[in-house]
Amino acid sequence: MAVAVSFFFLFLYFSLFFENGEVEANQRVFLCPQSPKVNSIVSKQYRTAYHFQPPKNWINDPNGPMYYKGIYHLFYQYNPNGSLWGNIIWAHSVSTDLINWIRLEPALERTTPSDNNGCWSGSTTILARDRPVVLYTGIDSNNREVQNIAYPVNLTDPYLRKWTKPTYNPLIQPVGDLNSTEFRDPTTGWVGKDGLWRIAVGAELGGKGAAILYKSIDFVHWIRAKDPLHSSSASGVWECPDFYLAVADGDGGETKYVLKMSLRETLMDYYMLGKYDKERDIFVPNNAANDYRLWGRIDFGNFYASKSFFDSQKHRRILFAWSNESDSASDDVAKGWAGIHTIPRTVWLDSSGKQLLQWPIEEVESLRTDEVHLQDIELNTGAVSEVRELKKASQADVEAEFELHSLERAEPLDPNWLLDPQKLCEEQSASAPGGVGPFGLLLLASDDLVEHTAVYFRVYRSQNNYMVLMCSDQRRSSLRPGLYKPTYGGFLDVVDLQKERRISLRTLIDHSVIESFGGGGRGCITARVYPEALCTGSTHLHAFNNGSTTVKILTLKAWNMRKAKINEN
Ligand code: DQQ
Repeated sequence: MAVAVSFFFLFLYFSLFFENGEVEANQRVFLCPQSPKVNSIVSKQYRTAYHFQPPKNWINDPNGPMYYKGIYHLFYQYNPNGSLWGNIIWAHSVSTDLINWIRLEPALERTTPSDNNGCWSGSTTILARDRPVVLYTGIDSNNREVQNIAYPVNLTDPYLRKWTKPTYNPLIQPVGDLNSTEFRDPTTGWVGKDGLWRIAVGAELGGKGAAILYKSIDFVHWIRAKDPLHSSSASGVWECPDFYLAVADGDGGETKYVLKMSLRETLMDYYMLGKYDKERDIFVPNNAANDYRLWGRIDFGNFYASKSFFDSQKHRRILFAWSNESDSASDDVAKGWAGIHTIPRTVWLDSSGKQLLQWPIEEVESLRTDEVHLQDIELNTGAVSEVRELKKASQADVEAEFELHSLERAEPLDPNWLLDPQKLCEEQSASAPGGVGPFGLLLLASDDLVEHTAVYFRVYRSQNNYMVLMCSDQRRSSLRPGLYKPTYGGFLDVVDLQKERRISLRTLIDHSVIESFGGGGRGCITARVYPEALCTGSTHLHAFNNGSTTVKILTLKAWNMRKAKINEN
C-alpha cells in the first residue's frame, strides 16, 4: 500500500493547510463543494467539458494506451466504489480521435490471488501477428506487488471489451533484493538485438530509484537482467517508468532515447535523454546529475504518472497523464468524482537534441468555436487588458504571441535560482514589478479580479544568454478555503531570444484545469483551480504586463471550446 501512504502524507499536508483557511470559511457563505451536503448542481461547475474523466468516482494513472486496428484504447486506474483512492481496477474507454470517448466495461477487476488487492498500473504491447497484451501490477493476497499478464478474449471484437488472466500469473515476483512493496508499473515491451523481449519495472533498489530490466523469449517467462536499465541514488522509488525513442522534427531528424520516471517523493514526472547501449542493455543518460532538480521535467505542475504510446496511424508519440484534484478529500466526496487526464499531447525531440517538446494533439482543435483574433496590443507597464470578445473564459483555448521591445532591462540571473524555479515564482509574483516581465495572462478571473490564476513569463540575463522563467500562480485562484494553491514554475530554454524577441503561450482552460504551454511547448504547467466565480458569476481573460519594458501582443487567438463526448454512455 505504498501509494496509499504517499497520498496519506499528501492529505496530511493538505489538512494542515486547510486549517489556516478555515478562519475565513466562518465569515463567508460558500456555494461550491465544502461538505457532503453540498448542492450537486453547483458542484458540477468544476467538472471539465473536454478533459477525460469518467461520470463519477476516483481516477488516477492512464494505463496501457494503444492504437489497435483503427481504435484508440485508454485504460485507467479507477475506484468503482467512490471518489477517494482505493479498490483499484482497470477501467477502459475507446475512441477514434483521442478526444471523444466511449466507456466500456472494466478490463481488469480484482478477481485472482495475484491481484485481489488491486490492479495497479501497467502497459500494453502488441506482439507478433497483431496480438495485444496487457502487463500490469497486481497487489496479491499477501500485499506483494507482482507483475501479471492479461489477454483480450476475442480479437475480432474491435473494442477488445473482455480481457482474461491466465492461471500462470504472476509472471514476475519480487524476490531477492527487490522490495515487495516498491516494485511496479511495467513498461511496454521492446525487442533487443538478440530477438528477446524486454520490459522495465519501476522499483526502489537498495534505496535507489530504478527501472529493473527483464528479458523474455515468449513474453511469459521473464528473467531479470544483471543490471537495471538505469537507477539513481538521487531519488527513492520510480513509479510508472516509460522508455522510448524520441525523434526530432523533419526528415532524418535526430533521435534520442527517453527514460521517464514519476517520483513519488515529489509527485512530479521527470525525464532523461540519452543513449541505449544495446550490448550492455543499459540506458546511458547524457546528463546523469545526481540531483533530480536538474533532470528534465515533463510538466512543472499538477501532472503525474504519464504514459506514452506510439500512434502508428499518424506516426507520432502521444502522452497522457493524471492531474489530481487540489481541493479537499471532503470536497471530492461531495463532488462524487476526483481526478482527470490531461489533453493528450504529442511529444517529440527538439532539433537541438537537448529537450522534449510537447503540444496538445491537433484533434482538440476540432472543438474550437467562436474565434477571437486580436493583433498588435501594446502592454505598457502596469497594463491589464481584458479580452472581452471571448464569450466563455472558463472553456477556452488561447494562443498568444508576445513580442519583447527590448531585453535591456532583463534582470540578472542568480544561478542558484535554477534549482528552485518554483520558489522564484513564489517570490517574484505576477504583481512584483520587474524588468522584462512579468507579463502574461490572468485566467479564470472574477469580475473584480480578486480571483485569478496568473500564467506569466519573466526574462533574466545570464552570463551569455537569456533565460525565461514561466510561472503558474494559483495563490489567488480562488477565495474558497481548504484548497491547495501552490505556485508552479520552471525555466524555458528558448532558442535565441535575443534575435527572435518572441515568446508564445498556449493555454487550455476547462473549468477546474488550466494547461499551459510556453515557448512552443518548451515548458508545460498544468494547474487545478476552483474559483468561486465559476459558481457565482462569470470569469474573464486578461493580458497583463508588470515589467518596466513594454511588451506587445503580436497576435492573440482565442476560441470557446465545445463540450466533448467523454464517457457519457
Ligand atoms: N498509481 C498506481 C501505481 C503507481 C501509482 C496505483 C502512481 O501502480 O505506482 O494506483 O500514481
